[in-house]
Amino acid sequence: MPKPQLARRDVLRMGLAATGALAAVPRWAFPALVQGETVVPFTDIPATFNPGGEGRVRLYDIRNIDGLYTPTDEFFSIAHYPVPELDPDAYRLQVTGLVDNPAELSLADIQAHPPVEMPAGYECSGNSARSVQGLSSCGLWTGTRVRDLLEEAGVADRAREVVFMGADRGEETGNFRGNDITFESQFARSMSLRDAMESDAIIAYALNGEPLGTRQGAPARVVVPGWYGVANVKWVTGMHVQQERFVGHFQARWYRTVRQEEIGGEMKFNETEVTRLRIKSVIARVSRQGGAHRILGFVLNDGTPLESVEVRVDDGPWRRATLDPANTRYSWKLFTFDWDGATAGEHTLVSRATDINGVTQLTDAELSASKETFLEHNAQFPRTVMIS
Ligand SMILES: Nc1nc2c(c(=O)[nH]1)N[C@H]1C(S)=C(S)[C@@H](COP(=O)(O)O)O[C@H]1N2
Ligand SMILES: [Mo]
Repeated sequence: MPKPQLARRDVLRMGLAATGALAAVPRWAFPALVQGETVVPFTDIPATFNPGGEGRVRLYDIRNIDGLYTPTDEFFSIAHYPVPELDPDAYRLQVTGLVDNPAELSLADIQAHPPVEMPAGYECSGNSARSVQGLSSCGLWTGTRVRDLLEEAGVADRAREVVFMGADRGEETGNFRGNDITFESQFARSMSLRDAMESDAIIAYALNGEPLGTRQGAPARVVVPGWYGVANVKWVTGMHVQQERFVGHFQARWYRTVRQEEIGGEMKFNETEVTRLRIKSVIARVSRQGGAHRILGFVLNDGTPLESVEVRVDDGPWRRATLDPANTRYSWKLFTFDWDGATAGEHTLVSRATDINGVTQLTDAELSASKETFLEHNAQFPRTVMIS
């Protein structure tokens, strides 16, 4: 578990970060390539794979993982609308709705609360083989607990839902019972009041020890650890408490999954919101040092402790990988596997993670047979490599 509050030294570091005088956040050195270690080429990277860049979608090249935290300038990102540039001095977070004390919080007001430092990894629910799983990253976030802000606001007894609103806007079209409609939409996502209070959600203002960059949601954003990326509303300027369910565009329509589930002893198609991360493991890199080969990968899930991560080479048995002790509950969980006896030629490698409740990853064929929509594709992800 992340420690609930920053030590004085860290508070000091945050102060330094604000002035730009911060040294690099200490990184876990283990997965970085050591001298003489070379990367073994994957043969499954699509020709269209194009990581980095400044567009509205930026993929991370997971072969570059060199520690628990993704460097800020490589962190994946997604913006549905044009990226807003907010003036940090003029910035306000409006707390409205069913609260005793509506508020307009400046960045300084938010930062006046005890800072929480939280490692959190997440992926976009649209992350898949197509983007070589590059819609995922892990960062060290600093912020103020949403719970603290809600308690201060004094939430009414009948309140049930908290809506987080981003400053970004765009036009949406839809079809409602045969009628085409067009409307101006603001990026917004909600959580039940209970999830907002019981999750470790924060209003984050720093990533990897430095103030948020524009594309990361500056000056403040939501981070809900253990949830899919869409919950993490960037450029957050509104926190609205209400009684009724929120059914906005990105809540009730865009981020939905239709899958077969057993309900009351019967298999039924069920439509759900995208919320908590479904367990996924990904092989990110294979490296060679001398004659030895090592596989590195990560697991993302909702924070439930893991039972195992296993790796299979070609048609061999599933064998246990090693989880790194530096992993935390909500970070992505890095694992390594020493691949003995790799022979020249092309090989297929796949991993599977299982949590302590027995929740595991289906094969692609199994998952595709039960899921109609493309989001939340957490199937096993076979990789092919060429050993020379
Ligand atoms: N305001 C706002 N917040 C947003 C989005 C957005 O378009 N606007 N995209 C969401 C989606 S779909 C994802 S996957 C994550 C990506 O977070 P990142 O860009 O920090 O990696 O941001 C979420 N928060
Ligand atoms: Mo997303």
